Order: sequence, then structure tokens, then C-alpha cells
Amino acid sequence: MKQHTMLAFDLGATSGRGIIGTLNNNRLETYEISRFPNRVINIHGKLYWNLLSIFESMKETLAECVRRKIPVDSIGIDTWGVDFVYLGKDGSLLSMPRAYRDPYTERIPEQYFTHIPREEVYRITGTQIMNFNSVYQLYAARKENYAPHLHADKILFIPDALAYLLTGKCVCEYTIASTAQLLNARSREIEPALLQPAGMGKDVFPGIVFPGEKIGLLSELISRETGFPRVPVISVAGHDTASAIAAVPAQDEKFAYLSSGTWSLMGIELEEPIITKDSYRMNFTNEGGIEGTIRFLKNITGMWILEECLKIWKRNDKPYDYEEIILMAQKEKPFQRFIDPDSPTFACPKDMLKAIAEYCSETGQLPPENGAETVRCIFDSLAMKYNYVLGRLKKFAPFPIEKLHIIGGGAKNPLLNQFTANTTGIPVISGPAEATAIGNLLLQAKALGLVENRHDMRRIIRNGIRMETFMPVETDKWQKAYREFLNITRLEE
Ligand code: LRH
Repeated sequence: MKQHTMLAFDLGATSGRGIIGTLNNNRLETYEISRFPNRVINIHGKLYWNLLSIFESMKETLAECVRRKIPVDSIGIDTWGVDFVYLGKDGSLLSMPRAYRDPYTERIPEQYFTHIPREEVYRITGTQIMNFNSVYQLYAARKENYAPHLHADKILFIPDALAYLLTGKCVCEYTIASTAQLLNARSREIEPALLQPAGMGKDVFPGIVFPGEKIGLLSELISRETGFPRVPVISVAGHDTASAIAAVPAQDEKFAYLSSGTWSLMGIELEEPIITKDSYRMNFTNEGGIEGTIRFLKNITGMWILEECLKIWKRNDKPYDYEEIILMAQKEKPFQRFIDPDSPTFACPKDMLKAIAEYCSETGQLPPENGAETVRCIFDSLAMKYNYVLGRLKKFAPFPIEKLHIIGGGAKNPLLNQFTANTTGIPVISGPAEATAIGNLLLQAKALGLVENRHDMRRIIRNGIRMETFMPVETDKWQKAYREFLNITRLEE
């Protein structure tokens, strides 16, 4: 079989990367060819992503491939969810995309529900209610008479917007669209009624395409500018989490996954959505996966809290690296204080360290006094929250959950992996850390006809990566601490 080389653009909330993947005789080899920062920019109190800078970095990546003579056969793009850009009638970008932590959606869902009741929105979409979902962003934009909204001809989600910049073609990829809370979970089409409160019709979205379809060829202009050949840009699973889950190296279906990065997404893979009173009450989401699967999951605030603390420490001349952080937490006394990572106070505070201290004081706990105590508190609390969500997930899973696969950057934290095994009482299997990019690459390979289905993809991953298993230990001690966590956070079981 001819060797195939693919380029994945994988964009998260803190950085973007270009990853080259080569598939040769069912073995995938990957390496990073570029890495660039992705930041939120505050303009007059509105938060934006710098899409043009991302685009520029993507073009530089293409030029770098040419310089290194890498014979790329196709390109795929995956990004974080929910955010989007507006295009004018002439196809020009009307503004940079607003970032999902922009406070413009605070208290907006409640106002939206005066048009369509909350239960009804969930019943149609099966999507968890989160302030920042595109549906509420659109409604908020309408309410503030945001000019790009008022003049929009088309709306493109971030991976679709970047594909548009590369090819000139407009599509609406299914997995990314499923994060918007605008899709009918059953028909998998945009539900026009949900757009009405935002003053828009269904035609602002291009037609849905599914992972594996071709979007178009790299534009002639970019090809000339970078020297890169006019290869196809493929619609992969445009949502990073969907790409990551496509890359879970599971052998059978009896697993839960935790896609661990800025967010921790914990869930199971299903054939059909689960939309019930209980799933509504517990705010589980049914997002779209590859090959018609449903990602039944919940968002848990993940490394965001730590990332924000690291930024503050760096500003204060304490630039800890990841290994140092893990060592610090390991040496610290366990269970001294707990937070609920999903408390709204941690969503976008001005000062994360202060937010943690305040949370502790308000819940009758001593605030952390140094970096080590802070990090230990974050890891203990995350492991506890994972157990909490897993407990709820088990109520829905149509199979016994026998193991937890942790994938994404957070899988490189052996301490937290062990804590998670201890608190959940099931084996935790870590890796691949590069799940989003690997999912992206293997979906390109599938589109090129090189692999058959997700089972093949997962076999290739199992054969090619080092996975580590963490068996639960000291479970009694962790169960006791879990009770304490529930008490403090007032989470009901
Ligand atoms: C993770 C993620 C998650 C979304 C959030 C906005 O990167 O895509 O799945 O909920 O970002």
C-alpha cells in the first residue's frame, strides 16, 4: 500500500498545532510541525479569538511543509466547540469570532427560554444547557444589536470558517454543529424554530456535511503563496472532542472516556441519543460523533483552573512546568480542601487564585497558602468530580462501564490518572495524549479509503501507542474523602 501523509490542524483554547501523520501498512506515525498560541483578545469588554493570526499560522505551516519537502496528501481541521464567525453577502468576514467565555451570554439562556421553554429546547436538541452554546450567543448578539449579527448572510463554526479560508467553500460540519444546541438530535438537521428568537432563518447555515466528506481543494491563491499543492481539505470530525473520541483505543464498547484538556469531557459512545427527564435533569449532552454515533457526555471544568493559576504564577515569576506541578501535588497532604470545579465562580474569574480562596472561605475551609496546596486541591477535586459524573453516567449506560479511557493532554498526568482510578474504583487507561490530532488524521485516512471504520482506526492506535493502566488502590480512603467532597460542594448524589 502506498504511504499516505496527512496534515491535521488541531486547535484548542490555548494553542494550535500542525501535526503530520503518515500511514504506512496500518502504522500511523505522527510528529508536530508547528505550534502557535491561541489567545482571547479583549476589545472594549468583548472577548474575541484572533482568527486571522490562526490563519496566518496555518499558512506558515503549509510553507514549512514545502520547505521540508513533506508530500502531504490531505488536510483536516478540528477545533474547540460552539464559537462561530459571521460572513457578509460578499463572503467577507464581518468580525473576529466572539470567544465562548465572553460574558455576553450571562443570564441569556433564561431570557431565551421565555421564547422556547428550557425543556423543549432540550427535548429537540438533546444538548446540555450551557450559557455559551451558540444558540445563546446568537440570541445575546441579537439583543446587543451586534452589527455583524445584524448583517450576516452566513454563519460558520470555527473549523468550517478555517476550511472556508483555505478553500473558499462553505460547509456546516455535523459534529461541530452538534455543539451549538441548534441541531435536531433525531433529524440531525438545523432546527429553524430554535433560530427564530435570534432573528435568523435556517439558511444562514450551509448544508450539513458529515466526517469523511471532501470540502474542497486548497485555493489556488494559497497554493501559489505557500507553494503547497492543491490537495483536498477534508471534513473530519471538526469538533476536537469528537476527533478525540474517535481515537479512544478501546477494544470493546464497555468503556467510558474522559477527554482531558482545558475541559474534561466525560461520557460514553452510543448508537442513539438518550433524551429523558433524567438526562435533562442531570444536563447530559448528546453530541454528534463519527459513523452516526452519539457522544453522550458531560462537560466538566478541566485543566482550565490550573491553566489560569499557572498564568498568574508565571506573571509573578514562578513559571512552574507540568512535571514540577505534579511533584508538588504528590508531596502535599491529600484531601485538605475541595472545590467544585464546575462552580460558576471558576468560569471566568479575574483572578483564579482569589476565586479558589473565596470558595474555600465560603465553604468553611482554609484557603490554600501556596502553589502546592492549590494544585493538590485542584487534582483532588477533579478526581472527585470525575467520580461524581461517572456515577451518573452509569445510570444511563446500556452496558457495564468496566474501564475509563483518559485521552488528550491531561492523560500525561499520572498522578491525576491514579487519583481517578482510586476514586472511581475502575481501571484507568491513559493515552493517546494526542487524541484530537490522531482522530483528525485517521478520519482523513478513512476519507481517503485507507481505513474502513472506527474499529480499524482504534486498532491502528492500539498497535501504535504506549498505553498505561492505573489500577485502583486505597479505595476505602478515597470513598471516605468522596463523602467529604459531596458535603462541602453540596452536590447531591
Ligand atoms: C473542548 C471543547 C468542548 C466544548 C468547549 C467549548 O475543547 O470543544 O467539547 O464544550 O470546548
